[in-house]
Formats: sequence, structure tokens, C-alpha cells
Amino acid sequence: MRTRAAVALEAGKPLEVMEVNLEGPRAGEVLVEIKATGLCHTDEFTRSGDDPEGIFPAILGHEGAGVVIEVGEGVTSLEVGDHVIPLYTPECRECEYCLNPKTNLCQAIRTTQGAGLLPDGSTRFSMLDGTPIHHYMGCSTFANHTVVPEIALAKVRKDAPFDKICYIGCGVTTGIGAVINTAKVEIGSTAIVFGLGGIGLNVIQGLRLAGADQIVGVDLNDDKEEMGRHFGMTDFVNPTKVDGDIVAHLVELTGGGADYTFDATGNVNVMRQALESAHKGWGESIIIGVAGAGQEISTRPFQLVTGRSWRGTAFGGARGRTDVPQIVDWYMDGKIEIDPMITHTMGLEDINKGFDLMHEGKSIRAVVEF
Ligand code: NAD
Ligand code: AHE
Ligand code: ZN
Repeated sequence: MRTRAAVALEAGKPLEVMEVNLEGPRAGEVLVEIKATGLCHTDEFTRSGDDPEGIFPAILGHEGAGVVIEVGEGVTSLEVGDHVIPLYTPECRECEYCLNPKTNLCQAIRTTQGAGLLPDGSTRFSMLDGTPIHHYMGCSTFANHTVVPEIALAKVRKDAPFDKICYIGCGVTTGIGAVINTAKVEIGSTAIVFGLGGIGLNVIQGLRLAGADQIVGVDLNDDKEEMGRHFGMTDFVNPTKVDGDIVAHLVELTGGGADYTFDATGNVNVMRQALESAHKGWGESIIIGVAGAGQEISTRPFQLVTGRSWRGTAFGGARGRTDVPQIVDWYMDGKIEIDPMITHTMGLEDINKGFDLMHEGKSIRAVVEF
């Protein structure tokens, strides 16, 4: 079949919206009509050329929701008409990783996924001249139709709106999951969140759910304060307006450092500030942000010797086929909010404007509706 997609032809270039060929699903695969997709900073990270795993041409996008159109041979858990959210962290329920309760990082298809291929080593997308187009994070949601392995699809209830629940495919789950699954924040904790974008605001809403007492938000952009407070932030700090050292300021504000700190910027210098503003003796710092090729984190080992822990999280530690349907229920039951964070919606033809809004700091999430 043919479908419409925004294709990343080369690193650093705007996406190009065009008709592409899409082959039907093979064994273990599912054809999904994407109804809506969010634009995450990780898509921009790859588009820009910063991602060491970036491959071009590719169809980016990993925060989608849609409907099953066709299932390949052997698919048993999904049928035509099911509503689904594609998962960049699949859940095969069989691999060594899925069987270990300490991780959500299913490795069943990680190698081919990282190479922009489906598990049999080929692509389903191609240009009209036959040139193969790579998949991205196993999802490629910047296309009206995509083919995804069965183990990388969460089946969700049919009454949930696609233009909101697409965000559960990454930002919502990553932010809330970092608090609940990774940090396991206790009631009454203190926390600092660096970066109040599409991920950081969900960390804040996760901290409120977990019952944190003090939730400090840090961002260079003062416009993020209002939304942060809406989701439960108790204190806002703009580092450019702090006299002296930002870490010393945050340590003082939290009475000796925070129990938990989170980086949601992807900036390695900020990651260091996050670690060093965690409390001596027990503070845990969770890296969520993704840093470009060649970037490294550093600190004095003394920071760890004196009891701080440095950790990381992917997809908020969530096991997607199990946890994503439950997060959709939380949204539908009013336990979590999504709507105010979706600040812009647009058609596929305007997808590059969505990335402009991200760069200008004007959007939290832009969502493309098909
Ligand atoms: P975003 O662009 O919406 O938000 C980033 C925020 O950080 C913005 O508000 C920006 O003003 C702020 N910021 C930038 N530099 C800063 C600095 N020096 N100090 C304080 N604030 C600063 O991006 P997003 O979609 O929220 O993604 C955030 C990061 O998380 C990205 O690196 C993204 O790739 C990563 N991410 C990781 C996972 C994961 O599973 N680990 C999942 C999704 C996104
Ligand atoms: N390709 C990058 C790594 C990017 C990365 O860390 N991705 C996160 C999800 S970000 C979602 O917005 C992730 O899931 N990581 C685990 C994994 O297996 O990729 C690089 O640096 O090579
Ligand atoms: Zn993402």
C-alpha cells in the first residue's frame, strides 16, 4: 500500500512529507493506522544528527496511538479494530530481561530495532523509487500507517482519545514511571526536577501522585513556571537568576539536598548539578535526558562515596503491554492529567512547525493528528 509520512532524509534537515510504500505485516507483525503522534525531544535529537544510532532516511516518531488494520501470521494477542499504542520498549515476556523484575529493557528485538529494521532484518517502508526507508525505535509514528511487531504494541481501551493518549507512548509514562517505578519515591520526600518540558512536567505530576512534600522545578525558561505549579511544583528556580552556585542554592532550598533529583534536560552539565544537589548520605539522582554522541557525565567520586546514587531510566521503567493500558485508565479516571500539556495540534504537513515550537520553548507537547 501507499501511505503519507514525514521522512527524515538527512541529519539536520527538515522532515519531508511524502507518499511512501508500505509492505503489509509479516509473521508476528501488525499493520497500524496511526491516528495521532506526539513530538518528543528524542525525535529532534535524532533528526538533528546528535543520535549515535541515527540512520537516514528514516521515519521518526515514537509517541503514537492508532488502530490495528491487519495482523500478520501467528499474531494472537491483537485483532483488527483494536486500539493500540506502539512501544519503543517492547515486552516479549520471555527474554532474560523480561523475566528479571529488576528491568523493563526487553532485549528481544533491540539489535534490529537499533539498526532501523524490523526483527527479520528488513524494512517495510520504501520511497516510491524503491529506496528502503528505515524504521525508528520500532515505531515510526510520523506515518499514517506503520508496521510494528506484536510484542511492541499495548492494547488499550477504545473510548480513550487518540490525540491525548498518544503521549502515554513516551512522555507521560517516562515521567510518571521515573518517579514510581525507578525512584520509588516515598510520601513526604523532597525532589528537584531539572527541565520542565514534556517529560519534566510528568515527573512533577508523578511526584504529586507519590505524595512528595517539596517539588522544586528548575528551568531556564520562566514561561514554564505556571505549568509546573499547575502540576504540583512547590518552588521554581531559574538558574540564570540565581546569584552564585546553583547547586549550593538548591541544597539550601531543600534543607541539605533533595531525596530525589531528576534530569529531564539531556544536558550533561545539568546531570552533574542534579547529582550534586541530591542529599548527602541517601539522595538518588535519576537521569532521564538523552545526551548527544560523544558527551559524557562527570563528578567527583566523593559525591558517590558520600552516599549519593546516580541512576537512569528508560520509558520510566515501564513494561509497556502491562503498564500502558493501566496508565490510559488513570487518565480516563481523572487520576492524571494530560490535556493541558498538549499545547499545540497540527496536521502532518505542519510537523516541522511542531519542532520549531519545541526549539522556541513555546510548546510542551505538539501533537500531529492524521
Ligand atoms: P523538552 O524540549 O520538552 O524539554 C526540555 C526542557 O529543559 C525545556 O523546558 C528547556 O527549557 C529545559 N532546559 C534546557 N536546558 C536546560 C538547562 N541547562 N537547565 C534547566 N533547564 C533546561 O524535552 P522533553 O521532550 O521533555 O525531553 C527531555 C529529555 O528527556 C530529552 O533529552 C529527551 O531526549 C529525553 N527523554 C528520555 C526518555 C527516556 O526514556 N529516558 C524518554 C523521553 C525523553
Ligand atoms: N540512541 C541513543 C539512545 C537514546 C535513548 O537512550 N533512548 C531511550 C528512550 S528516549 C525516548 O524518548 C531508551 O529507551 N533507551 C534504551 C535503549 O535501549 O535505547 C544513543 O545514545 O545511542
Ligand atoms: Zn520520547
